[in-house]
Amino acid sequence: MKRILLGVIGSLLALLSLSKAQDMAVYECVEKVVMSEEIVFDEEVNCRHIYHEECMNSYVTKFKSHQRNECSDQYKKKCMIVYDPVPIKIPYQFCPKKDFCRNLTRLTVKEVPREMCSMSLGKKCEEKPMLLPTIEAEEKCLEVPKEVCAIVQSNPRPVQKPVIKTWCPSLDSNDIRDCGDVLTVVGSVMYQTGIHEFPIGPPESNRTIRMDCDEDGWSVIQSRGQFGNRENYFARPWLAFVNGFGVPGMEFWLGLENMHLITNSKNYSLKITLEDTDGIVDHAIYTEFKISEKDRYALYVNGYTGGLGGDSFSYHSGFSFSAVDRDTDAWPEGNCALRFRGAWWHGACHHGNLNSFNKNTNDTGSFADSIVWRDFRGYRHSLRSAKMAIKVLN
Ligand SMILES: [Ca+2]
Repeated sequence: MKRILLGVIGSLLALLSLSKAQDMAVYECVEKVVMSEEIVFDEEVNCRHIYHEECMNSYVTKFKSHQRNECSDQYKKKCMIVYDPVPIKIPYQFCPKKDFCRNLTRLTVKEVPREMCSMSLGKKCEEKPMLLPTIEAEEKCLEVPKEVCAIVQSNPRPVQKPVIKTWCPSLDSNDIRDCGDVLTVVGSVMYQTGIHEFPIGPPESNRTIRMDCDEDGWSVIQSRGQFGNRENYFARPWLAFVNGFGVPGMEFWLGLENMHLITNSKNYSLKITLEDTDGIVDHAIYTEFKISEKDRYALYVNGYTGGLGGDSFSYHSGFSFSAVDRDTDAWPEGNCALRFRGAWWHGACHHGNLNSFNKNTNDTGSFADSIVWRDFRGYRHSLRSAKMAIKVLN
């Protein structure tokens, strides 16, 4: 019984890992050659000599004068005179009668001097000068020359270089909702550019969208450029702008409903990149971008961080999306989308009109009714290309 149960669990695990492998197979690691823009410079090497001080310690022996007490043993002789009593006989004459005398002797004591000496041990000390050695540290410093070279860069210019990028998505396919999610770190930061398919909306809807992924994980939601389309390629009714149209990587509109779904799932920032007819490219980033409520698809944009000569977009924040067949703008006398030939979040009417006619000229001969951006090249310069891309704010 136990063996059967283990067998069943094993089969289930095998099935699970198989389905996981199939999920991931779509996103397995690939190596791609992509063109990467690098800035190269003319480089000149400038060298000069500088001096710096290097110090080290050496030790020298010095002698100091010192008084030392030196002692030696010394014997001392001490003498004194003592008197010893010595008996001596003293002769005398005893004469009891006249003319009769006898010689006699008489004993007496005489003191005889004698010298008595003794030796005693003592010390004799005296101070003697002497030299004591001492070791002293001595710092010696030298000026050491050194050559310092710097590379001076000038004449910066962009060049396109092919690089091999390895891209390995590690996310579950259900978590991959925009280009930022296919941004994967392998060694250094890698990304996969190009067109990708992403699920959108609730999983049960099985709906997907295709978006062009720019470098650094930007998802392109709108793009204009020179791809052989007619100049009024974007002149379409309201419903087309709701659902989206065009070809990712070429002229493309993701659709208001898709923009609404994506930008309400997370906090997105917006990057607007414009190129004029001389090929000069610039961009502006807005830290907050949301297509808010359904139906009217009002724009919320905020946090302009510079670029494109000024902020030509914040003016439109809060306005609904207007199209030629749906006037929700703030111009009572007419329809901005019709008048300026572009569906947009018109107020009364616009500071930029990226969905308008594609004329690709710096002198349109008409006012504000082509791909224009007030602060970048003004209202009469129909830009060569324009792009709106979004990315989750970090
Ligand atoms: Ca109006």
